[in-house]
Amino acid sequence: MLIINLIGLGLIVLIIWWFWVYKPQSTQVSDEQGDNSEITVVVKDGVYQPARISLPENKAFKIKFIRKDASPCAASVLFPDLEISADLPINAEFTLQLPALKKGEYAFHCQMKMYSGTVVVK
Ligand SMILES: [Cu+2]
Repeated sequence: MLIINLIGLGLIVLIIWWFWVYKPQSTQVSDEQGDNSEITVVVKDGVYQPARISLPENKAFKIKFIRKDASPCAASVLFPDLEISADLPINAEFTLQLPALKKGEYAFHCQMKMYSGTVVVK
């Protein structure tokens, strides 16, 4: 009985950590990098690393996804606002070309939204 309670408590702590405490790493791409900057995003352990990408306005860029999670959950990435989606190969690089964007936040996520990230255009 005690063990079950401890497992339950552990799960609660994990859920709290996941949703409220954990802050994804962020990457900044500076203006000086010119057109077609490339950002590498690793798809692993339920998170995009980095999950928050900051970019300057009106600059086309590429995201190089490296998927290390074999689960089907990680297989696709969608940018609903941009109507872009792609299938990611396992343990390989996949480069996605994105258009120049206006200021705003553009979410991206896997099919089931377990993996999620944001492109922030400033
Ligand atoms: Cu998923």
